[in-house]
Amino acid sequence: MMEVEKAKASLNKILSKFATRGEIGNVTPFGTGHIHDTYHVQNLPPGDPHYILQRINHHVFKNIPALMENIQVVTAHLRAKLQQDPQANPAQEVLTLVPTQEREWYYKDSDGSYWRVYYFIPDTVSYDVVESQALAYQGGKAFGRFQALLADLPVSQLHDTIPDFHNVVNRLRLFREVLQKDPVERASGVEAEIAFVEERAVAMSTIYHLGQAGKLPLRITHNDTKFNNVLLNKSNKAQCVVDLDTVMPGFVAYDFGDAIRTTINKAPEDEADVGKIRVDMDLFRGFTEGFLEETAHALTPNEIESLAHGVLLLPFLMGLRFLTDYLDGDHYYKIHFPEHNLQRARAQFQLVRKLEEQFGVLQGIILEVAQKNELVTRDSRN
Ligand code: ADP
Ligand code: GN1
Ligand code: MG
Repeated sequence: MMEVEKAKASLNKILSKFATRGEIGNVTPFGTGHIHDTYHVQNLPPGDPHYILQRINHHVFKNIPALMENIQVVTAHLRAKLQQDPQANPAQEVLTLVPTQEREWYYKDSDGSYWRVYYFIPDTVSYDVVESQALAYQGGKAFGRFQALLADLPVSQLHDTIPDFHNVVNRLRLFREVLQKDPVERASGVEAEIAFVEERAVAMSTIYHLGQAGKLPLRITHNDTKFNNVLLNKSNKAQCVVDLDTVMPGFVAYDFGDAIRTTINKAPEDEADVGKIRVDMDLFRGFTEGFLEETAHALTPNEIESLAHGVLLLPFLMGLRFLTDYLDGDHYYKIHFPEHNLQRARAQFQLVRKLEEQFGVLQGIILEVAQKNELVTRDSRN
C-alpha cells in the first residue's frame, strides 16, 4: 500500500473506535495549532455531522485522563449555562466530545498515541491575524464571556494539566537549565536574546509576586487565548472558544495578556521582519472593551491593575518558551523550518519592546474602559 493510503487506513481504524455515525469520507489535516495533530473528518451522507479528530500530544500533556476529565467538566458546565440562555445555541457554541464505543472520552492506540473526537462546528472562521477593531472586540467578548460563564465552577474541580504553565519563575528556571546544558550548542548564537531575558527577569515577576501575596484571586482561566482559538460565524460574530486543554486555575491577566499578544500585532506571531511588528491601539481598545464588558463587574481593583502587566508578561513568556525550545533542539512546538522557534522568539521579544514603550497608554485605556463598564453594571443593578 502507498504511504498515503496506509495513513488513511490507520486514521479510519482510529475513527472506527469512536461512536460516530454516517460514513467517513476524506480525513484531512486542519488548522495551524502548534501542539496536536488535528484532522477534519468529512461525513459522506448529507446531514450527518463532520468531526474533528485529534492526536493529543502526550509529551506536552502528561496526564491524559486528567486532561480529558477537565474538558468534560468544562464543556458540561458551559453547555448547562448556555441551555439556560434562550438566545444561545449550545451545540454550536461549546465543544462537544464524541465518546468511544467503550464510552471513554479518548482512545489509546497500540502505538501509545492518544486520540479524541469532537463534533466539527460548521460554517465558522478563525484568524491568525486580526485586521479590524470590530473583530478584536468579538475576540474580547468571546474570552470574557468564557471566563464569566466559568466563574461559578469551583476551581478545585479542575486538574492542573500543565503545572506552573504561566509561572514566569518556573519558565526562567527551565530556560536557565537548558542554557546551562546547551544540548545542541546554540547558546553562542543567541547572546542578545539571552541578555533580553535576563534584563527583564525581575520586572516580569509582578504578577507572580502579587499571586504569591494572595492579592490576585485564582479563577478558572483558558490559558491559551490565542485569537485563533475563537471560532467566529460567517458574519464575524464570536461563536465558540476552542482549545480547552489548558483550562485550569489561573489569573485573569494571563488570558487578557495572551489574547492581546495575538490581537494587537498585525504581523504574524513568527514575523521574520521585526520592523513590521507594531502595536495597534484601536485593536487594543476593541479587545479590551469586549473583554471588560463581560468581566469588569467581577474583577477586583488589583486584577484590573494586573491586566497591563499581563500584556507585557505573556509575549515575554512565549518568547522565552520559544527560545528555550530552540536551545533545547525543538522538541516542544511544531516547527516548519530549522530556525523557526528562534524567529518566533525574536518576534515576541520585539512585541514586548513595543508594548513596554506604550505601557502607560495601555494602562490608561484599561482603566477608562473598566470604569465605564463598572459604572454601567452598577447603574443597571440599581
Ligand atoms: P492546537 O492545540 O494544536 O492549537 P486546537 O484544538 O486549537 O489545536 O485545534 C486547531 C484548530 O482547529 C483550531 O484553531 C480551530 O480552528 C480548529 N478546530 C478545533 N476544534 C474544532 C471544532 N470542534 N470545530 C471546528 N473547528 C475546530
Ligand atoms: C501553543 O496549541 P496552540 O498552538 O493553540 C501553546 C501556547 C502558546 C502557543 C504559541 C499547550 O498553543 O501556550 O501560547 O502555542 N500551547 C501549549 O503560539 O503549550
Ligand atoms: Mg489552538
